[in-house]
Amino acid sequence: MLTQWFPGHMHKAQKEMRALSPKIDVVIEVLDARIPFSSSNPLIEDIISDKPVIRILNKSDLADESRSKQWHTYLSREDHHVLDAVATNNSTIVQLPQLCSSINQRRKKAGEDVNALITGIPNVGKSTLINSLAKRTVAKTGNEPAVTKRQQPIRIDGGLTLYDTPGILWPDLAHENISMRLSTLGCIRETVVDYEEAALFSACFMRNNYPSAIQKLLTDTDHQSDDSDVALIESFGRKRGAIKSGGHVDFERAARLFVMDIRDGTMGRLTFELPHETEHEKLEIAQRLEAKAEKKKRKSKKNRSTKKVNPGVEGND
Ligand SMILES: Nc1nc2c(ncn2[C@@H]2O[C@H](COP(=O)(O)OP(=O)(O)O)[C@@H](O)[C@H]2O)c(=O)[nH]1
Ligand SMILES: [Mg+2]
Repeated sequence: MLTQWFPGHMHKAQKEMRALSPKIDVVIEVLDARIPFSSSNPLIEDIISDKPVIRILNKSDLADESRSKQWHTYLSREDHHVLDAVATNNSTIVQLPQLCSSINQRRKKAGEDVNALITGIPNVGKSTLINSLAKRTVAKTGNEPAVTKRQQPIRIDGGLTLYDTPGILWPDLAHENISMRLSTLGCIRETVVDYEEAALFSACFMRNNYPSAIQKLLTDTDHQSDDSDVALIESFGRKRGAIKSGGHVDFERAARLFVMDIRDGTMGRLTFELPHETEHEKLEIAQRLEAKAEKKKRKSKKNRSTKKVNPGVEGND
């Protein structure tokens, strides 16, 4: 299971974003439309709480349309700005400069550019979005986290200047389901992704939510002895030729292929979370944090009382 391995990076991103903050009029938070909750980062709200935020549900071409509608409604509540987008396709984002200036009347009246910070965790499509808006390659893209290096602001037609996130805003792995979804969709460092765990998690999710996609995976000849997640990955592995010497399925390779097929949309359009489910996870996270804080408080109270009872404990024997 993944742990909270990112505090150093978080502090760095936090510091760099704070330094940039005074220049910024509007924040564009890019989310992966397949995991709008898991791909958001609570840090963003802490750092730039006073700015208007536009949320982009990117990679909407890979997401389940009916679930995207639910997310759009949920995220648009209280007049928040939400845009479904395919960053590789400029026509889905052409209205972005206009939207940015409409929520920044002060700059617009002064005839100045609106400054927007594009932010989001790795691999959600920030660089692709910047390139599409700029209509040229100004940011390096790649289907793995952390290819973005520090760069200059980019001027866009329509009175908009874009700033890319300085540093890397690693996601918050506050819940094991979040870690699994981020692993599956390639938003965390490749070296810490456990493909077998991610494939088993996704297989279970798909069997419960997208049974027809699972059905398509299985060949006619594949009579599974059981309908477990392990058997599903094995069956998929056989179909994809992930076989070791001796004719057994190479489970690790099968799991990796399974995850890759999900990432690039070969398994169909999938969305891994729904607003009401994530409300439940948010509650669990809050309860865990509360329990942790309580434990810490009890521990420090205990330490204080031990010191009081026996202040010279170190030199006693
Ligand atoms: N299918 C699809 N792929 C996208 C979209 N946006 C970005 N990508 C791909 O996702 C990968 C990561 O994009 P990138 O812009 O480097 O993400 P960043 O880490 O947030 O800057 C690249 O392979 C992009 O081509 C999209 O809307 N749809
Ligand atoms: Mg990038």
